[in-house]
Amino acid sequence: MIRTAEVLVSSPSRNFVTLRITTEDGVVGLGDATLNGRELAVAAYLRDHIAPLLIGIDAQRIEDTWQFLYRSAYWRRGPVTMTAIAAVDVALWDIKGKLAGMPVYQLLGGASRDSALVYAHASGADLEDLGDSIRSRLEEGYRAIRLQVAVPGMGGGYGISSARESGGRYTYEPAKRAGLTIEEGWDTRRYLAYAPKLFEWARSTFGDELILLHDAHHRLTPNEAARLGRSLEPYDLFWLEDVTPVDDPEALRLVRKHTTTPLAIGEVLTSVWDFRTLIQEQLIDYVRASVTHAGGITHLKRIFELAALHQVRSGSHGPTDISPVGMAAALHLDLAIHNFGIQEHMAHHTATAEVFHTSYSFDAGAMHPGDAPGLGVEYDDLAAARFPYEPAYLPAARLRDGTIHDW
Ligand code: GCO
Ligand code: MG
Repeated sequence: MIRTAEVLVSSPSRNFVTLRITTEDGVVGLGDATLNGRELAVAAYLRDHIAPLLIGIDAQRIEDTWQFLYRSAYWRRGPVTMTAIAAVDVALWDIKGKLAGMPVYQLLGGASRDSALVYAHASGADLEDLGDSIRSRLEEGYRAIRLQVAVPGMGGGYGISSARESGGRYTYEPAKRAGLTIEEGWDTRRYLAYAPKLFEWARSTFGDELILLHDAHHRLTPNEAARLGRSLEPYDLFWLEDVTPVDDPEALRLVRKHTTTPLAIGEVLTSVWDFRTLIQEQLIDYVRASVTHAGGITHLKRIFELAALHQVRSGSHGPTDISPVGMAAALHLDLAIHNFGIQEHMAHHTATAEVFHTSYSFDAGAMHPGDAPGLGVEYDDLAAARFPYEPAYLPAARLRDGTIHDW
């Protein structure tokens, strides 16, 4: 039986919301409830509306609890609700694993592979800077890398972190610690002209073996997206991500007609119903959702199983705003499912590791969740107390004439 459900908000280099469920017998489960830039909305949803419902229920009833929280809310889906439900679901899987004395991936059917291939980020203010960033990722052992670079004449672009600007670290963190949204510029024409040059340079400098990915971050119309996909075909991308805004899944029909560049979509989608058209019409190659935002292990597994029927593979979202708890949950699922594709890995800051003690490991470009019972993550309250919440927002993009655009 569940005795307590506590909502923990901390900010060890960035904000995280964590749900901690404790049973009458003192078994503790953790769930990630971090929704970048809207953290406190999920914290309130959990604290004010979900925690009171959990007290006294059987912690072993994972599926029933998921269905109860989803159906009894009446108001369905959406990132706040699905992140809150996910946190409960993941905490209950953690508890079940600890009760069974097994890592969560064993409860999900056991390992389907030795480890999960991950991709890192490399970015730069120009190609020289990007080259240094790629080399440092290769030295760390990554075999798959997402490339983003500032577009000349545009004053930046999506996903750029320059070592020169950030004091030697290439870590891209989109949420800016500020009370207000920061605005960036965007110019689609310049971007479309530059993207093929970036990948031509990358292939001629780093060869054919390296697995390359790219994120267009929702900024293109279907026709622009089709043109980008086609122009990148010679460079053999593992995937091209979020080419169009996700509000309109049918837009991908046009993109698909014109390019064979593999498409990955869905880090802002939260349910199997959001993915249904994309998967059943085979409009995408990779499902980009996360355990944290798409209803937990129970629901993301459901999405991946639908995807498997249509030869679509997984590509779980794993930026720094997925906490180490969410990352661990993703890795357990990655190891267990059959249609695994790749896992994103943005290494967390050292301050984050002071609060979240993890059991997962990285070796030669792949990760393993570890064999500790449950998820294998512990939360350090004393360390967390040193890092109180600080408001942080994702940026917005504006076109040259001042029009607000998709970010
Ligand atoms: C990715 C992303 C992220 C998001 C961020 C928003 O592919 O990893 O697009 O960097 O922008 O997670 O919260
Ligand atoms: Mg993305």
